[in-house]
Amino acid sequence: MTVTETYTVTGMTCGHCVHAVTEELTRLPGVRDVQVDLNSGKVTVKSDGILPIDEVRAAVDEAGYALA
Ligand SMILES: [Cu+2]
Repeated sequence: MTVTETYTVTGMTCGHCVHAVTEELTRLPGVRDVQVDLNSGKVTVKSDGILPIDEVRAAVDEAGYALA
């Protein structure tokens, strides 16, 4: 079952930020696709099954940003 979830990430300002967030989220087990909209801060993640929010938060934090 593929789950699509949208998160809001604060602090991203450029393509480098988008890349960093995408890379960290892609590392999470089960993640199939990550799409980041820089202007809105919306991050759409497709994954096999529901991702624990703590893991998503940790990945975004690792990239240097924060979940809204
Ligand atoms: Cu940046």
